[in-house]
Amino acid sequence: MDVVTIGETMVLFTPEAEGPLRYSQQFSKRYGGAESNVAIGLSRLGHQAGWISKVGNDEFGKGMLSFIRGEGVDVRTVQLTDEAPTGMYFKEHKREGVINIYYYRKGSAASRMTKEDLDKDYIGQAKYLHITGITPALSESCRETVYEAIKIAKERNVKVVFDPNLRKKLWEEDLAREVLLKIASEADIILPGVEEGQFIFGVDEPEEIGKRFLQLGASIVVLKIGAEGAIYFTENETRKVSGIPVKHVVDPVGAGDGFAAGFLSGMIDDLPLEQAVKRANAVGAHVTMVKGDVEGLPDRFEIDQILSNNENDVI
Ligand code: KDG
Repeated sequence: MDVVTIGETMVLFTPEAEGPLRYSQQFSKRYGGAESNVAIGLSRLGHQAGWISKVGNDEFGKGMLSFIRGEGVDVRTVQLTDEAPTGMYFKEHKREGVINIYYYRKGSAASRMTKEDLDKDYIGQAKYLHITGITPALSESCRETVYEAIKIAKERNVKVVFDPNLRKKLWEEDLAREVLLKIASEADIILPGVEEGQFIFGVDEPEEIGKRFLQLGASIVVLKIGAEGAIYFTENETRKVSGIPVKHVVDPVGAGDGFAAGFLSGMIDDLPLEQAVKRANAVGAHVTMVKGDVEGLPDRFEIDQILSNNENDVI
């Protein structure tokens, strides 16, 4: 297994037309969850990814399991439970460029994950454990589960990759700051966005944010700076890697997960850091071109095509 990740995936309802959700009549049903988005992204790029979760023993839970399994992700440890339903969320395309998210996930099946659910050998066989700041926001038991998974990874020399993925709707700010900082301090690789750095450290400058994360002990920090691309920081090097220009952004949700999948794909393929970040930028950009959190994740052929373009070619 290349990467194992842990988190909640929700059934996602997207209105067919733009406008306030309250007037929407028709919806399409999709699935979205940061961690399974990353796993699907990796699988499309030819890697082996496993997703740990708990889903409701209901139609949505079963549907999402077949969908994620169908994308080639290993779901053998995912539990179906009668305890609580599968979470859901709605994505409002209010007007061009304005997207809002409404969660219906409190007390969901995934929020009932416990550290006892973890299979040490399953995590231990992976090269990377991917964690986001969403899972520890779901409940106290999810928080414990994440801490335990990190402990297992460290015992077994599995590298911990952390995307802070701050979701302010899910938890109280002080707790969020404390927990994100704690997990970042345990991570080998951190993939934050600028706003997350501002939130955690209270500083604005990208250079400063990158350095602060690095000081926590990670060996690589890759700071996402939106359409401009990303800056990576290591002990010896700081370098900006330009983003891939996109003609028309349809739906940016999931771009960060695409970025994580692209970056991890580059690491698994032993690419030099700059190339791995380039792949990350390309996957992230590709995701934004279609509706849905995972629909735009590219396969190998698509990503190779983009990466063979000239520097400023618009996709
Ligand atoms: O990064 C995209 C995710 O935010 C989306 O797929 C849904 O996991 C999700 C969440 O918690 O917001």
